[in-house]
Amino acid sequence: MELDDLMVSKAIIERFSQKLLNYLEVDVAIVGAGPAGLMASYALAKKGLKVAVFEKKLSVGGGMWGGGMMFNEIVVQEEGKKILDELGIDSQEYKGGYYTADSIQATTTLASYATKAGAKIFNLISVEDVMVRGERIVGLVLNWTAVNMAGLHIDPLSIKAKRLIDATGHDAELVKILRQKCGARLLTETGEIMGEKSMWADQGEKSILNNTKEVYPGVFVAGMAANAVFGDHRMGPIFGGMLLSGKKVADLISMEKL
Ligand code: 48H
Repeated sequence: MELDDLMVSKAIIERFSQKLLNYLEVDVAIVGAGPAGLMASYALAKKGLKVAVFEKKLSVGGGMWGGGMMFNEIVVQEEGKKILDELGIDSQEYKGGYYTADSIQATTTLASYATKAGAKIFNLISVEDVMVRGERIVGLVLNWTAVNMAGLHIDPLSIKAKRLIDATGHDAELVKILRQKCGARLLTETGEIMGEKSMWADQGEKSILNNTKEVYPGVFVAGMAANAVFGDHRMGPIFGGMLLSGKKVADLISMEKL
């Protein structure tokens, strides 16, 4: 068969356009494809929900590729290891209760499970705004990351979602937009973003599941964003909490009637 260059272009343009059109209205939109966002997308898609993940970078995986200070190994505790086992990610016990895994295998396997379960990941797209109607966020406003990087004056597009998850890590970007542009009072002690506290692995990991919850009607926080919003410690390169947080937010949302 002689390959037709135009056919290749047509295939890509038609298939991508169809994919985006199919995901303009979803059950759950997740902002950020780090470990928490990927885990949440996998668990939600597995339960049959229609899930779109928007990731501003070219690659998914957030901070998990780099392990700790570019030493590409991650550490998880006993609870986190159960998730690695469920996904078939190889891990080795280091010392009682501490397990390590290759961060590349962990990231690629998680991304593979999420996409094979049916979650659609849209990379290179930044969430730059939200749509609020009454007391609820009904959707996200999207633009190509390259447009923002180039400082081009190009208007965005939007999508609708019944539930949203801020899985943007330390910066809690979705919740920040909610505060800054909508003056939303959050379900935190102060009603505002409380801010991440300094490194303390034990406290950070212990608090993350408690902080993984709804922060505004229909909007949930997961992963590092949860501790940043609810004012708890960072935990360094231990990733069990991120995976467990992704799983928990999926459980919370799937218990609701969407
Ligand atoms: C689209 C966006 C936007 C946006 C950001 O940082 P992440 O890996 O987040 P988590 O919570 O899954 O994992 C945190 C972990 O990596 C970490 O940093 C830890 C454990 N730190 C502890 C410590 O002490 O330092 O992923 C977030 C993703 C990234 O890929 C961003 O590019 C993406 O979100 N993102 N995507 N639109 N506006 N903002």
